[in-house]
Amino acid sequence: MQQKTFITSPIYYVNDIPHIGHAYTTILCDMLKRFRILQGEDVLFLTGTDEHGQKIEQSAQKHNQTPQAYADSVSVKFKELWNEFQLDYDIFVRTTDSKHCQSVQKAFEIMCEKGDIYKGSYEGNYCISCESFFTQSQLGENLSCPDCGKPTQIVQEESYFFALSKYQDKLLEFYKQNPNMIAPAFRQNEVVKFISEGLNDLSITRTSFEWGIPLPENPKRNDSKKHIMYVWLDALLSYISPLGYMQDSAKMAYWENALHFVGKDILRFHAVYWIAFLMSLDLPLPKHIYAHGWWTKDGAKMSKSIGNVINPQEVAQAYGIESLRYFLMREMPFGQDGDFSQKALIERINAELGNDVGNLLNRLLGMSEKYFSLKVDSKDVKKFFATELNELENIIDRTQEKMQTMQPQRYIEELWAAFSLGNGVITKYEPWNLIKNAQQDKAMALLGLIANILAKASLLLYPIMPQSAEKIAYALSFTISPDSFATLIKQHALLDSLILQKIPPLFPRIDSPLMPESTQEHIESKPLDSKTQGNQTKSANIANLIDIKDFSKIDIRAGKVIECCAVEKSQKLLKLMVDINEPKPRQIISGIAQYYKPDELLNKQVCIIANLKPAKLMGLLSEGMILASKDENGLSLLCLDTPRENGSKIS
Ligand code: ME8
Repeated sequence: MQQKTFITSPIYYVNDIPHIGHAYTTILCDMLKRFRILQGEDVLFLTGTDEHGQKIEQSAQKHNQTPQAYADSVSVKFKELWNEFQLDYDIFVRTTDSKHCQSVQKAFEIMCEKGDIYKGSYEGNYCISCESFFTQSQLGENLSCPDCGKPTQIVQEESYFFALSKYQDKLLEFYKQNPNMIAPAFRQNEVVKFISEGLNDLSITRTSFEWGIPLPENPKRNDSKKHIMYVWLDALLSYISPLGYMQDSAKMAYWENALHFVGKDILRFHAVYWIAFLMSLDLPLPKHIYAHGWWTKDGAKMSKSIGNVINPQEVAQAYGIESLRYFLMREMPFGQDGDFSQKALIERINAELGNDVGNLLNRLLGMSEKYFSLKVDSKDVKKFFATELNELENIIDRTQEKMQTMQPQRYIEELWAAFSLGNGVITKYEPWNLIKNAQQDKAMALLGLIANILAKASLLLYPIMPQSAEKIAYALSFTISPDSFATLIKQHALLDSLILQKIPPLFPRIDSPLMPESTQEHIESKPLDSKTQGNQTKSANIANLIDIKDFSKIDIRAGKVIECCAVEKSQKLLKLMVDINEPKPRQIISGIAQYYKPDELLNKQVCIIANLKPAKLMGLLSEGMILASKDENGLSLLCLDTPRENGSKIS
């Protein structure tokens, strides 16, 4: 029977639009789902929005909307973003769904029948931002919230309580029996310490505002109408209500193997309150809680008031969702905080994606085309390269272990050892020399080894970068699936003989930031940007002599601008389509918007470097460079004295 697995992200408050932290948690879930599916499991992935509570009620008031209308408008933004990012969630729960509300009311009654809920009155400090109660000893300076630092409010009201203290010993026993329940391990120690210090019963209803799930009507209670559910009881139950809890129970079987991803800020709610609620409801307990750290910007916590919040949509539009996924999983050691910077992102794209992976595939395609008309055969790989194959299998085993212990960053590090192995064997065995020395069999086996390295590595890359992995698999004529995972990864099989498919470069080099850094826009194509270059030219300081062979490497062509427009959100860039007599016009992004209006360039014949490596600027591919001269008087495009045919070579 196929193992059923349930993976959840937190459900996000609708008082804020999605930011990079939300994207990180949700991508982690998507990554684990894809990994588990490859392993043959049947996985459900839940995400959603947390829509009740005082915080949302206040935000709606500020926006002059009803809480429901306000929640509708923000919830859809989360859903749209996850769709745009192609995150493979199965359930998008909203705490205002009627099915969810009914499950919460039923759970409340079950806890009552169990004797775990009693009526009392509450007086204490409440943080609206964290929707959390604190005792005097927990409060920070000036009665501030110990979690977020904001001022707390004194709340005095009648309330129903959950008898959390009753579960103290059971919780401690549970963590003793399950020492690897929470990852990273130090977080489990913190939770155990918190429980050991003594648990207070938890106020789980509120009377001072209205935006929440009402208590179920019950003749034994005459004040149900006055109370609404505490938002965390409501929110945590959203993990089971969409599975049909106390309704159709259709999907409750998935609950037997539940895995939660949470930020460190909300670990206590999951590791203490939620586990106790589940114990009270006699439901199975989750198998793991994975608690990750926070993303910071330049070392500071992201906040709207500082204006340093990273918008994941902007990053994905500039650099691509695949590179963003890679960066988020690679840069931050799971459980610790990580800093987001464009510089680090670009470095990783160029070095780790472009050089290590993209180039390896290009080299394989190039050599295989040159020597064997793109045919690859694995039959002699074992004969010539048993040691390397063995090393590859060890890397693969080590990589998988890192996912079992939820260390995505270490997983990627291990996986990259496979790409290094691929690049290393080219340097070591020099296929061109094998061919020269008539060792065709060994050369074919070497290319077979590289193809197998790339195939196996692409299967393991799939959870991190699904689309790129599928492109590599396409080039190697196989598809990523639980079946190919079983044969190539689990059974250590090798690829059948195949014909490679040529594909465009996977990760074009990025030469300058593609997003404005805070208020300043840094985007510019280097040759036109450089003031120093202009000055050097003026003083005719021509020191770097080259010979004609160097010059002949540059392919300059005449071409006509057939379309031209501004680049959105950029003051400096224009997008041009230039006809150089190829099947398709070249798209060129050029930093000349301050000097030319798009109309002035239309139908102009210009000179372009046609063999410059493609690069991305503001998320747009630039396939060449327009030549121009710039000094303090402005910029002038290089044009021909009399028109030439488009595509004519300039020498
Ligand atoms: O807490 N870095 O919702 P929330 C990394 N509704 N992750 C971050 C982050 C950052 N800078 N900021 C936020 C809630 N997150 C409750 C959850 S679950 C039953 C109810 C992520 O909108 C992180 O996962 O405040 C954190 O736990 C979550 O967003 C909090 O989202």
